[in-house]
Order: sequence, then C-alpha cells, then structure tokens
Amino acid sequence: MPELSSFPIARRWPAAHPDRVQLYAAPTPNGVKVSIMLEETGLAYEPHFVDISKNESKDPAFVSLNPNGRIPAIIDPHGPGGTPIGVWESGAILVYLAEKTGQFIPIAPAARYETLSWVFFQMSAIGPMFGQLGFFLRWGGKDFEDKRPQQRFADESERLLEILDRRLDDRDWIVGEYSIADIATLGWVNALVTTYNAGDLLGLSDFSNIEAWLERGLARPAVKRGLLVPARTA
Ligand SMILES: N[C@@H](CCC(=O)N[C@@H](CS)C(=O)NCC(=O)O)C(=O)O
Repeated sequence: MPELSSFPIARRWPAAHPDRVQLYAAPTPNGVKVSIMLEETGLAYEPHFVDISKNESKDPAFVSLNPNGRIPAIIDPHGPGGTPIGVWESGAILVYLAEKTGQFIPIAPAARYETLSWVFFQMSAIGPMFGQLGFFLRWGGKDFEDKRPQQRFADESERLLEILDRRLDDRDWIVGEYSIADIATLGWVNALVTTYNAGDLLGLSDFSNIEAWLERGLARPAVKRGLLVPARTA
C-alpha cells in the first residue's frame, strides 16, 4: 500500500499532518474551487502554497502528480480502499470530494447529471474563456496592440454570463441546492470583478441574477475562508 511519502510531491511540500487531505494549490480561481469545497465539507486538510509565478507547478515533483503542471491537485491519504490517491483537474477533485463526503452533489440521478453538466460547462467554457480574457486584460497580453483577441474573449465571456444569468432566473443556486456547480463557478465570476476588473467591460451590473448569486455565495463563511487558501507565502 503506497504511503503519502511515496509521492514525490509530498516530499517537495512535506506534510505536517499526513493524515489530512493534502492540497497543492494557490488562491486563484481554479485553486479556490478546491479550498472552498474542503472548507464547505469540513474535511481535515493541509494546504501547500504552490507559487505559479515561480513556475513551481512545473517542478518535476508536482508534474509527477499532475502531468499538466497546473494547480490544483490533492492527495487524499484515505482514498478508495483506504489507499492514498492523487487527484488533479479541479472538476475531477470537486467530484471526488463530493462523492467521498456525499455532500454538494444530489443523489437523484437526474439532478446529479444536471449538476455535472454545469460543472463541465464551467470547466470547458467559463474557466478557459474568463482565463483568456484575464490574460489579455491583466497579464501577459495586456499591452498587445492588437485588441482583437481581447475583444473575442470579452464577447465570449459576456455570452457565457448571459447563459448563467438566464439560468439563475428565479433560482438561488445553479442546480437546486448549493452544489459543486456553484463552487466551481463562484471563484471565476468573483475574479472577473476583483482580479480582472472586468465588471464594467462585460456589463456585469446588467446581470442582476448573477450579482445576487455572487453576493449569496460570498456571504458563505466557507467561501470567505476558502478564497484565501492556500495563503501566499513569500
Ligand atoms: N483545467 C485545469 C486548469 C488549471 C489551471 O489553469 N491552473 C492555473 C491557475 S488558475 C495554473 O496552474 N497556472 C500556472 C501555469 O499555467 O503555469 C483545472 O481546472 O484544474
């Protein structure tokens, strides 16, 4: 049976509490999905800050767990059959933790697949499009003279916001009760406002259902805590 210490990533970021779920991440929109979920479920976990500005997610020890070299990733020392398991890709981690704890995913098959559809929508559309918009607004692409890529991702982000806003008409959460669909999406919409300062560009104030949903989500104590985990270290 593998021990936690047999994972190279656990040697690079040593565990003070090897019995807890080990989270390797940064407080970015993809990273906070998992810290919010861990806070919501009440599972004991130990966060490790992976500094992506120093390319630490490309460290061979990190890549040995996630070949894509991107945060977040986890190791659950009490995985299936009691054996440690590594999981990567934030959507897969959310599903794993939801199934492990029986929380934030409906049991009824129809509602379960509806929830997964919205999680995949976040993973395949909201995350990549908002992320590219962020690149062209705030990071490496912000000084590019050619503004067409920025416009392309702004238009697509606005289209996705329209879909989400329509979905939230007359409902508090994306599918029934608060679920991994909300947890996956909240951090990304929040980042549009706080990190990318794209609220005006995308006309966010026109999406009143999203604004109310974001406010509801941000009011949750676990969301407040999760948004700050793992704390950035120097
Ligand atoms: N589809 C992946 C995307 C992960 C991702 O893009 N993470 C970003 C931070 S939000 C990252 O690690 N960036 C570092 C890099 O690109 O080198 C997931 O959801 O886990």
